[in-house]
Amino acid sequence: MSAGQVTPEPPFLAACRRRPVPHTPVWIMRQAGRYLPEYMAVRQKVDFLTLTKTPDLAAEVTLQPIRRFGMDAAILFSDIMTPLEGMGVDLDFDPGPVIRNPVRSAGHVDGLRVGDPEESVPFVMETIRILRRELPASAPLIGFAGAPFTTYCYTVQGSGSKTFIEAKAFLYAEPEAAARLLDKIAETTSRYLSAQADAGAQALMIFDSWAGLLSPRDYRRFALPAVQRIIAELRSHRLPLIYFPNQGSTLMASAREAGADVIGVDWRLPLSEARSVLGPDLAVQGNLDPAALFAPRDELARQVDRVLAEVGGAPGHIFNLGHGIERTTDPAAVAFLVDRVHEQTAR
Ligand code: 1CP
Repeated sequence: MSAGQVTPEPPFLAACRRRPVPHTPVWIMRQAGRYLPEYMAVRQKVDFLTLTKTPDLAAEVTLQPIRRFGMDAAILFSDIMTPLEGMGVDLDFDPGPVIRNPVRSAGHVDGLRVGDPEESVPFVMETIRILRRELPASAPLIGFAGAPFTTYCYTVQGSGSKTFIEAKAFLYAEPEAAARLLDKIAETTSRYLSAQADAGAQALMIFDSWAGLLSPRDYRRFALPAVQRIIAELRSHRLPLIYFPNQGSTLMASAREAGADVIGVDWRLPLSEARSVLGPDLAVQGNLDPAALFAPRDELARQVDRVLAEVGGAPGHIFNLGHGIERTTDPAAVAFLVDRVHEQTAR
């Protein structure tokens, strides 16, 4: 490329690296999904598991919110449980993950394999290659995985839960077997994210949706080391790495040590407070309450502006919700949100 024709870095990637941006980039956790009629039209034809395993369809639903709203990043359509099948875990969805034979013993842990992504989930890498051809340069592609502790929760509990009591009981009753399971999941996840990077993902995000079930002490014992290990192994790819410890208000000082470039913050903690704990060397992503999308437009605008004011124009902010979008959200509210962030931050 000759001088003067250098393509500007997309705002999302610039913000991950705490560089100046023409506007604050925005995307939404779970931006592809059941609140979109065009997603439901695809889901009428195929079940969720088939959708994740059919690259053309997975790429199509990834593109849907980009086309409709013009977000600043796309996220691969898949699920945090997808790589677990390669470990020998028997996975189904109804609508959340269901494991018929949850892992509850040391013997079961030792019988699991470390998954090889090229062998067990090649459709994910094929989806990424299709998306890199079809996405506009303004919407970089985020690859993702669950954090080992969160994936462990579903693997031991066998389904979603408010408390994941079986999963927590196994930590305390069989700490060594639990540690071996977390290790195998971490190794599988590291290889899985590395394969996504090789296939063309431009940033990687690790979802620790259930980190907030742990006390800071247990978080440091059971959850953080596995995340640190994955992040250290992914560094050679030179991509921005995002870590989201959901319900992590009491865990921020520890999450800072994960080694990520960006920390996702849920809506319970003001971004100004998160930044004062995380320090100036980390970017933040978040953190509008997903319920704000149900408010009248003037209240939604006030809440968007409040999130922006907490950052105060400092570099290194990616606007997002504080957790996934609710299924009954009106898509028109999402359009309003994306436009509002762009208008309020245009520089
Ligand atoms: O029936 C359907 O259409 C399935 C609903 C659905 C969808 C759209 C599930 C089942 N997974 C997904 C896609 C998905 N899951 C994406 C890609 C879409 C996007 O973001 O645009 C991502 C990033 C995920 C990640 C995911 N899955 C997380 C982490 C994020 C979070 O929200 O905390 C978790 C915890 C899951 C588990 C899961 N998968 C599906 C459901 C309904 C759940 C939650 C289960 C529970 O209640 O615990």
